Amino acid sequence: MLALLAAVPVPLVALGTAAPAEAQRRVVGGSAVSTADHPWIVALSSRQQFGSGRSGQFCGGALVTPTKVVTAAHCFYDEARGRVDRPGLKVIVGRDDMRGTSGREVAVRSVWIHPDYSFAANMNDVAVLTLAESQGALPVVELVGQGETEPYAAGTTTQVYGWGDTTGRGDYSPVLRGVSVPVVPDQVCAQAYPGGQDGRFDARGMVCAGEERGGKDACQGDSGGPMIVDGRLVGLVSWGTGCAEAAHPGVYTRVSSVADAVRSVL
Ligand code: 4AZ
Repeated sequence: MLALLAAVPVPLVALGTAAPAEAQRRVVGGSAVSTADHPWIVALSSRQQFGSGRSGQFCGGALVTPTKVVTAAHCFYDEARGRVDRPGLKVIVGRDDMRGTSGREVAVRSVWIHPDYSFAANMNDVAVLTLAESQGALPVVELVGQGETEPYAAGTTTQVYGWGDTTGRGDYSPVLRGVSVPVVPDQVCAQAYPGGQDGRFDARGMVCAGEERGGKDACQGDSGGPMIVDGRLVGLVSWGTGCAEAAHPGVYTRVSSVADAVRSVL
């Protein structure tokens, strides 16, 4: 899947301005997959902000009820302005290839950001979108339970999906891709991200995944997209240093830490 740049720990959405730093690790070794097999995977779109070439896609998300999409809070923030509007925000369902028009673009009625979301600390990086029209015909994905730990055991195989950068050079994928990455032990991730330049990992609200030697990862544009274990939503693409680099696993929102808060708005 995707992958992008910057040796900075900032969580970014698909910025459009790719500034490939030194981190060019090639993608992130995933492969094309279809929304036909994962109909609850959605794209967030703002054609006005990001252009129509790729349907305005800038983040991913997951349908958890016929009217609610779970994604990352940081999809609605930027470095310069903090909380930002995404003009003409839509949720796109049933479209594998963002160059096309299959599926549907659904209007968003409201955006809920976790009340304790911290852009600076990347904590509680979760948002819930309410759709203007119910997607009653589509399957939804089940959320992991509050406080569950088993899906986060080190070495657990997860699947991560998105339309993000595949090379670390701003090459956003036109098609949905998926990759399998193992959960990294919390202590290892804490060493990878001790704070400062590389950001701080906090296991209370985050989980890391990736191969020790890198090569598979989520990246810019994948933000908010689902991390799945045993068919349940356990993580959301959140942040990391570069993409697919050895010793810098991807960091995901630990959905079990925000599941009750999310459920309270479903
Ligand atoms: C981002 O900028 C981003 N490699 C997402 C995921 C990762 C890095 C950056 C993880 O949205």
